[in-house]
Parts: sequence; structure tokens; C-alpha cells
Amino acid sequence: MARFTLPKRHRLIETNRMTENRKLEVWVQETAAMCQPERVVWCDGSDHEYQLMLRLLVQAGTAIRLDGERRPNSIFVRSDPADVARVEEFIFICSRQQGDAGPTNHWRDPAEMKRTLTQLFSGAMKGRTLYVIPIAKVGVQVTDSPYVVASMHIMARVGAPVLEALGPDGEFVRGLHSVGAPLAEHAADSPWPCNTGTKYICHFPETREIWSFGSGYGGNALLGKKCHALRIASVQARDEGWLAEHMLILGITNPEGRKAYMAAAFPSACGKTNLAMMNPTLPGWRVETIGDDIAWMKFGADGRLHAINPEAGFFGVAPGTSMRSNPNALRTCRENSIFTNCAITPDGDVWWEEMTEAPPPELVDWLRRPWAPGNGRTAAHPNARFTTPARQCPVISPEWENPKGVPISAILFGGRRAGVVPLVNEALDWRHGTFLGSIMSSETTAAAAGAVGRLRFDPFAMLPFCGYHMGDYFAHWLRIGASADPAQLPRIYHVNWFRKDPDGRFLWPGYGDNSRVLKWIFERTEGTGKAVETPIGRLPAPGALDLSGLRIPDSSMAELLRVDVEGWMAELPAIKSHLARFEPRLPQGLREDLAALEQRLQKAAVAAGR
Ligand code: OXD
Ligand code: MN
Repeated sequence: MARFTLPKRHRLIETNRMTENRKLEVWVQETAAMCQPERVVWCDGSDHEYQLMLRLLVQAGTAIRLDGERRPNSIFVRSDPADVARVEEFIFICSRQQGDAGPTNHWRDPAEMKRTLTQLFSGAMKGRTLYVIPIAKVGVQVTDSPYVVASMHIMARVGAPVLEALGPDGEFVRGLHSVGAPLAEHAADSPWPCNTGTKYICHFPETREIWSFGSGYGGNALLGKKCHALRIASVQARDEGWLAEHMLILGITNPEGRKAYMAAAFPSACGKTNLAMMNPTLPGWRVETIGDDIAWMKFGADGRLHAINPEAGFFGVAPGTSMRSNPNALRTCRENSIFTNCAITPDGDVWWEEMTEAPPPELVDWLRRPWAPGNGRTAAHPNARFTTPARQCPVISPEWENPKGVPISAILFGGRRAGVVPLVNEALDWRHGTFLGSIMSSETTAAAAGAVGRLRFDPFAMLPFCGYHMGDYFAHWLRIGASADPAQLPRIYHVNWFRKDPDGRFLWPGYGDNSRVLKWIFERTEGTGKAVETPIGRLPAPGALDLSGLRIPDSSMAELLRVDVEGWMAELPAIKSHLARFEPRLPQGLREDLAALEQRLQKAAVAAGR
């Protein structure tokens, strides 16, 4: 960063510096000199501080305090309508070599981008407070948004203990965030300050820095989440031999009390939170939550991959969350939560689509307009969110904060696919599982700005979150597999809850009934579940999937477990050109798996007389 001299009055207003870490102190001083905030506040992570943020947000008109009995200690926030989701087109990986960002990321030269950003950040915090948020595991975010401070209190372990852990010379990921809306003297602030014209979410993988400008929303602004725990951490993981993944982590216990842990990668807004907190419909089975979005996996002393959830809260998609789809999420966010871009009821509670069977008779929608059922508009924005502490989840696992993590027996990949991809498919081995992850595709959702429902390849659900070349990322997965005893590695599965019939109706009930699929996976990992070998992998043998108590037509089950050879053959050209994007860095192992898939499909087509 260019060296700035802090104007005298800024030195006076930094009242509570809390660190003995010289590098952190210098970075904060230089950042303050560049951004020129009114004052600098070091966050201690206390409840007092959290309450102060809520008061500031209410006073500024950003938030409304929800009814104290219906939603104790909770607020409701509406963002600027131009700042409602992750903005993938403005996310940049600024690696020294363009080639290291790969074909799926936008790249900018780091020196050039620093020049652009330095200009944008100069004076960007005028009239505002610069907050320093120490975030466990270990990063520090500087921000001028009290909404971000309050949200990070929920989403991470923040404050003084982090600084103690950092010590006088510990290293940390630097995250610099500004809403990009300096306040002129005496000017009135807007309820949701942001920069509607200019947004940059930039990552400098070699120097472990994040600079985010212009947005106050979700993954753009809560830098501990996507920017650090995925994009920067994926680079750290590559360098250090572990995995940073867009995965939920759950524990599942069978009726005899045996437990297994699974991690699952699904693209944004495809049901990770629902699966992580599921109430199984199968009697005697229990699911416990460790995380709903991010898994860091490292080999333990036992040679197995162990996963931790680096977060402390859930930033869940609200619409569609109901007592039917996810009662445990609703129970989690009954208090101490932040709700963004939902609708509000006359009695001071929040509402979103499908929360209750019938909508309330009147609401104010996320755009502050009166709303009534049947008026043709959704009341909540489709990417409306709840931000809520993980510890409040009724099915949180006793292991969720275990620093050693939980040993993973199975890894699931899944997306929204109306056709072709069956309900569940077991990879033949780790390499084949890596191949299945690399060719995952899904229909886009409202979690990112842009068209919804468009089919796109989203390898490992990491398309927007991988901080380096995806071809190298695939190679890293293969290296991880090659470095371990195959018997100790998790088995890998491809699942799809979203198959539809020709009339567009879902074939599979999903939600708690997904426990039937988890049961088969559990039994496979124990060596008891029966499978049949097919051209695409191993599918449940007839009768191996427990359908007891489920009324589902045989024809639907046949379709859900059908290997659609023609459909797969028709997808091969798209799969080939998708993988060709990563050449010459596509690992040889995946080239071989692609060729092997093609051969098996051709053989099956010949056998079927096509
Ligand atoms: C999220 C996302 O917020 O993936 O988790 O968009
Ligand atoms: Mn996510």
C-alpha cells in the first residue's frame, strides 16, 4: 500500500487501540490515513458493542428493531435496491500472473488494481467511523459499515481474544472494506450507504489481501466469509495441503447410535442450510449441524480428512424457509438475529415467501411499499437473508466448535438439475469423484446478481469462490487424494434433489426425505449398502434405498434412478468444452476420466441397441 501520513486529528481520535501486533497497527494507521474516517474504533466483540451497533443502525434509519416478544434482540434491514446480492462481474482475482487466476475468474494486474483502489479508497470513509474487526482464523477486517460490524459479530468469533491469539508478530489476512460513500460535512446519510456506480471486490492471493469497495451486502462486504474463508483460504489450502470448500458439514446418527460425518457442496441457494439442519423422516435417524456453508478440511493424525466450520453463524436465504422445509432454521433465528430485505408485518415481525402457509393479510415489502396477497409481487427479495448465531440451532452438533474438526466419511456434490442427473450416484474412487465435482452444473439462483434459472457449470460449487486457476484446483484435489490411504478417504457422491417430470413438478419430495439418500450413503460407507455399477458410477441396487413410509410412484423412482445414457451422451460436447477451458492445466487424471465416461456411455448405447 502507498504510504500515507495520518493527519493529526485522526491520530487523536483513535481512542482504543487494542493490539501489540506491529504489522496490524501500521496497517490500520495507513488505512486510516488513506480512507480519512472521522474516527477509528477497535472492535472488542462484546455484547455492549453489538448493542451499540444495533442502536446506530436504528438511529440511522438503516434498521428497524423488531417486536421484542416476537423476535427478541433482532433487527430488520432493507438494503439499497441496487445492492442485493453478490456481484460476480465485479469480483477480481489479482494474482501476479494472469494465468494463475484461470479462465473462470476476472483478473486484474495487482499493481494496477491497487492504484485504482487506492484512488477510490482515498477519502472514502470521510464522515464515517473506521471499525477494526479482528476475526478468528485469522484475519482482520476494516470497514466503515456498522451493519457489517453487527453481522460479523454473528458470523464469526470476533474481538479481543483474536488479537491475543495473533500476538505481537502473528500474520493475518487483511480485509479492507468500504461502502464507498463518503459523507460531506453536515450531509444527511442514506439509510443504506453504498456506491451504486462503482463496485470492486478484489483479492490479492499472494499477499493475502482483500479490498472491497462499494457494496454493503452479504458476501461482498462480510469479508470473513466468501472473500477470506473461500477465495483467499483456497489459495492457502493449495499451498499448505488442505481443502477450503463451499460445503455444509453434518453429522448423521443411525438408530443404533452409530455416527458419521458428511460434507456437501451445493451452489448458493440450493438447500445447503436445509440439508445441514434436516429432521429425517426415517424413524430413529438424527442429523446434527456443524456448518451450513464453508468447510475447511485437513488430514488428522488418524489419516482421515477432518472438517471444521470456520464460521459462527448462518447467513441463510430466507424465502422458502418454513416449518416444512427447515423448522430448525426458523427456530435458530427466533432471536438475536438480523433480517435483511424481508417483508415486515404490522406487528413488528418479518415475513418472506413460504414462511407460513398463507401470507399475512398486509405487509410492507422489502421496497417499503404496502403489500397484500395476490398483488403479483414477492414481498421479500428472493435473496433476502437471515443472519443468525449457529449456537442457537436446536440441532447444532456438540462437535461444532471442536478445533480438531470431525472426520468426514462422505462428500456430496449436488446442484439444481431438472433432468439427466440421477438422485444419487457414487463415484468409483477419489479421482472419479474429483471428475464428478469438476463437471457439476446447476441452474443459477438469486444469490448472485444476474439471470436466474440458467444452467451453468459450477465445479465443486466453487465457480464464484475459487481464488486461483480451477485446473490447478482440480489437480490439488487429485493430489490430496493421492497423498492419503484410499481406505481412509471419504467416498464421493453426486446427488440431485431437483429432478422434474415433464410437467415441471419435482419428482423427489426432498427436505427430510433426503435422509433416505443419506442412509444409503451411510450404509455404503459402512460397507453394507448395496449398489449397482453403471456407466456413470454406482447407483442404489433395487430395494437398497429405504422408501418405507414414502408414497412415491414407482415410475418416479424409476426416473430418479434411471441412467439417462442418451441425456449424458447429449451433454458430452458441453462437458468437453467446459473441461477444455482449463487446458493446458487440466490434470491428466480428469482427461482420462472423461475418456472413460465416454467409452462406458458408448458401450451402454450399443448394448441398448441405439
Ligand atoms: C452464500 C452464498 O451467501 O453462497 O452463502 O451466496
Ligand atoms: Mn454459500
